[in-house]
Amino acid sequence: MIKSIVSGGLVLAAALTCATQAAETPEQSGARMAWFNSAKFGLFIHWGVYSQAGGEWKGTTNHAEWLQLTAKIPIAEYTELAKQFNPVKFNADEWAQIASDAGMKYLVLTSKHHDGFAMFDSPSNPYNIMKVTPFGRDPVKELAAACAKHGLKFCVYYSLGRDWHDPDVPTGSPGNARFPPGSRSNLVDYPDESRKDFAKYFERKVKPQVRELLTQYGPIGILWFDTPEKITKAQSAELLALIRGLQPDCIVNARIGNKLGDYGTPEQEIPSGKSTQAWETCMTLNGHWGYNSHDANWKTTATLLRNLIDIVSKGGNYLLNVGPTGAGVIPPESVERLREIGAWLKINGESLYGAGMTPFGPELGKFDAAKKNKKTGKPEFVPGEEWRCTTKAGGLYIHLFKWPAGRFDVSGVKGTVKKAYLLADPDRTALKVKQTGAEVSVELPAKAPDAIASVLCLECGD
Ligand code: FHN
Repeated sequence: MIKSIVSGGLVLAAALTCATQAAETPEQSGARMAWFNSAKFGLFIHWGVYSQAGGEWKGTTNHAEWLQLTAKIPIAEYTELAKQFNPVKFNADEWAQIASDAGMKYLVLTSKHHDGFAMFDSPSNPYNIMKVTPFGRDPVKELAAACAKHGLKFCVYYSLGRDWHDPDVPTGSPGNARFPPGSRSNLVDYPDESRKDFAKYFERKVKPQVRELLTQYGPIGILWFDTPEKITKAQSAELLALIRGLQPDCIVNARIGNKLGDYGTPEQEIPSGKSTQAWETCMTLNGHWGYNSHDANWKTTATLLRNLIDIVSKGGNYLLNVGPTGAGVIPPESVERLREIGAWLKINGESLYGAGMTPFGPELGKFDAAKKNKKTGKPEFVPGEEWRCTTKAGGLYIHLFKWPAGRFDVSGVKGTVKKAYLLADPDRTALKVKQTGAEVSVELPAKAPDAIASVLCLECGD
């Protein structure tokens, strides 16, 4: 089942990309984005001090990476938890191998989440894994090396506008009922929002740590900012200039704030429409970003794989998340799903990596007036569940989620179908094609080559 949203997220992508290119040529931004637009699939890793709790705290069990806030833990007590952090089972090479075996091309690690704890050696701020914990190793350094060895782009997540360790990080806005002032702040240690000065935090912590991340660990594929909150337009622009100055090839996502950045980041949802502007859906495998030992609500491999195909057919990337344990182990349920996706990509990856979006559209789904969205009252978007299409060099890759009886029919095909075959067929045996103008019909064998998605290739010419 594919869950889509109205394509609001893609409007953001269009606005921000223009802002980014204002200071550079389309060729420059295009060159930077080339690997990202071809990669399609990445691993998100939410891992930190909070992972040790496994979602539990004093009898409650629905916590994860927000543990410090949701359990209202004072900094002094949370620091005691940090002092115990000793992930002796962490093996960067294993994590990179899992990502590579899954067919992923990049990896994004939480270098500092909202708790303000740096998972890297940060000379500018002692609240970090090297200074506070008995672990004494730098996971960012080890993962950067492992990614280089496995041919993955190494990327880092950085919480920009939420930091529950620093006294100068206000959140929320007056008049915003959903997110009033202080709604995502540390009010346990710093109760007075009016005394907080983001500019001080920006100078004292954000800029020095971003500089450290971009000068201590080699090439960084993406600086994946999160929750820009109160950052001003001038600060977003200053931060982007800092990054571009240190590593011009480093991609920056939209969450640097103020319509800057290289691509949009719809979260836990897939836009309903396609877009020529770069975008990436980030999503959990179960219901939590950080590790929660009680959360067994794992998405099926079929859902995850069809999400990936749906996203690529709309021009996007899929950033799929794992939450390793406090000991440094990626849950086996996560590894199993990633491995199954990787097995499919080993056979059918040609239809996704470097592929363009569908030339059609109706197959994506439609707004159903009979199904009103409970929040907005507007017609609900119902995703199509039959097939998706990607393109490459004039050819079409039809991803069949439901295996048609006898033949596959499609209209609106540009050019002439020269050959049709199943991508999973090593002999690429030609299938019988009938074409009248733009109407194409392909005879199919009785049995689908894959239970989740079978790829029918249509080689087209003039
Ligand atoms: O609050 C965070 C959350 O913990 C998680 O990191 C996600 C991932 O994109 N970002 C924020 C929620 O939008």
